[in-house]
Amino acid sequence: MKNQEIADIFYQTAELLSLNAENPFRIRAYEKAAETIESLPESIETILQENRLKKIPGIGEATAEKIKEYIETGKMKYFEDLKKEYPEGILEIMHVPGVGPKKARIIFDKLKIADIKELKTAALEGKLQNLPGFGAKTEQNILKGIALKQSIKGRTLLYNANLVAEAIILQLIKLKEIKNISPAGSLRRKKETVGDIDILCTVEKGKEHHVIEKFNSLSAPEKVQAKGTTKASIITEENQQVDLRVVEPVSFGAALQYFTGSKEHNIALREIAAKKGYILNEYGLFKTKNKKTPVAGKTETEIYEALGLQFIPPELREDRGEIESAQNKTIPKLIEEKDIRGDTHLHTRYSDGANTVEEVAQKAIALGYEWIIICDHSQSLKIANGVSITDLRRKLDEIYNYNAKYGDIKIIAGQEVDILADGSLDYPDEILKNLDFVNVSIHTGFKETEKQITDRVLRAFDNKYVHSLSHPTGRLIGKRAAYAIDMDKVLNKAKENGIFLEINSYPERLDLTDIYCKKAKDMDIKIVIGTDAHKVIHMDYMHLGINVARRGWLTKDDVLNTISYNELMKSLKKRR
Ligand code: DGT
Ligand code: CA
Ligand code: CA
Ligand code: ZN
Repeated sequence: MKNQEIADIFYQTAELLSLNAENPFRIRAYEKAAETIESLPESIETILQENRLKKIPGIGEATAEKIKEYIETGKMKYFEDLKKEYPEGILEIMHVPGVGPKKARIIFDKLKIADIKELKTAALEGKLQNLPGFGAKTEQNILKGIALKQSIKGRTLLYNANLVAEAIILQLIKLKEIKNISPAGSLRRKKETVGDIDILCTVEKGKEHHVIEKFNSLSAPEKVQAKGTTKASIITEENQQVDLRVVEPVSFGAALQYFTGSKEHNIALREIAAKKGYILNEYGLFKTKNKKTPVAGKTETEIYEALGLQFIPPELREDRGEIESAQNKTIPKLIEEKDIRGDTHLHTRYSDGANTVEEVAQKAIALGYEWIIICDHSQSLKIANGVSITDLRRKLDEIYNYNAKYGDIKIIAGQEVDILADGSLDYPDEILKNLDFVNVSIHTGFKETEKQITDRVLRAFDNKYVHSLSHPTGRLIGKRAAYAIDMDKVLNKAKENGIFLEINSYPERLDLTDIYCKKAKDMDIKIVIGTDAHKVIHMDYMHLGINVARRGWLTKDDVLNTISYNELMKSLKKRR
């Protein structure tokens, strides 16, 4: 299937056109085509063969021609020509927070800078501040942007790492020599970003080389790193390092435990083993006096049990109290995907979403949900097509009519309401009170002081129509740092006023973060998980929010998405 390849080319085409300051409608046309192709449920080759390309909304004459050309020749001349106008690093420069297409173009035209390294040097030498439209502050911002980008350099969003790992595992399980295979490391612990991907598999003794060879063949050419008899590292086309370990079936549990980590958890566990007269390593758990026959090693559970511990789910293995809890048999039963009955944060075409209310409802039914909360942006957020009061009335009518007509799912009328500069809300109370769910969030004034931002949020919490705070830190991993906010004050006020805090499931948001989820739980503050879907395919991000919840020790009872429609509506009426 060439869908993603073509979508990526169109996204890049749009970006290159923005460097050329092309007509925004033209740029948008390529983005739209890319979005459409990315979410097609069938292969674009089939669509072309059956002559249905132009019937797809979002694909026009020009894009259809280019898709055809690419499928037939493997190239798109228009894109290739555009690319030739700039050095390869130009898009990377443009993506530095604080740069963007206009500035990237000036930087290239005036200074012939071709990559981030040169950009950093130029900024440090003070060469950027004299460019037209730049200043000392712009230069500082660009330096900050580069630092932010480099702070996750070498780390990949969990969502992307998962895609790479799944593809590799799918290739490897075809080998009959492999008995068991599992992700390990931070990927298995579901950390929000992953350094390298770790995969562990078991193979009968003597057959390891087949597996290692196959694994190495999945590397980008020339990028096989380390090669041994039982381990190898490759770098994939996506520039992602992947480590594979091959062990014998008898030590699968021990190896899985060891290579899942974290390092801190393992160190603490080994201390416990030592105190009990054992040695724990990747081959098994051994008595200090008999290092030949393991006491445990085939499964992780038997290792934890032999150490007098409950099984500890990988997401908790960070040495943050899980070992004491396992000793006391108080490891919580963590929330699971099957517990989820609805999604609390969905956008539609009323604001900047790609789908209609009805399409969102259909997807929710396919996911087996009982209810959903539609939260579009509020009126002042023009950039996201915020909903005017007139349109909001129309939206409420549509939702009311849907619910009256169909019983297949309950749609709850909500909005994602901006917290304005002074902490007031972006709709008057007379409007808010007609909404079943009011989700507040900050989209402006990111550079304010901690006191300013915190005060805005606290003031918003005093409005009795407010239910929940969305993406509480505003960060975009690797792109934008969190705004300054005193999360402890926010938690206290949330507790006092009965406000819920959101885990936003969007791959680069994933906040509230795990540590604060645990704090919230300990304070008995309820959490909601919202995918913040802007297209129906984003509704599949729910599992990413669940990962964060699990890393934050949350159970079904800590999360509002697990309750029935009736219970939820009761709970939403409590504050009013
Ligand atoms: P990452 O890749 O930076 O996201 O983090 P991890 O946790 O995946 O770390 P990685 O890939 O270096 O190692 C995978 C696991 O192997 C790690 O979580 C625990 C185990 N491990 C690696 N090195 C050591 C070590 O020196 N001591 C111990 N106890 N365990 C280690
Ligand atoms: Ca790793
Ligand atoms: Ca590794
Ligand atoms: Zn949103």
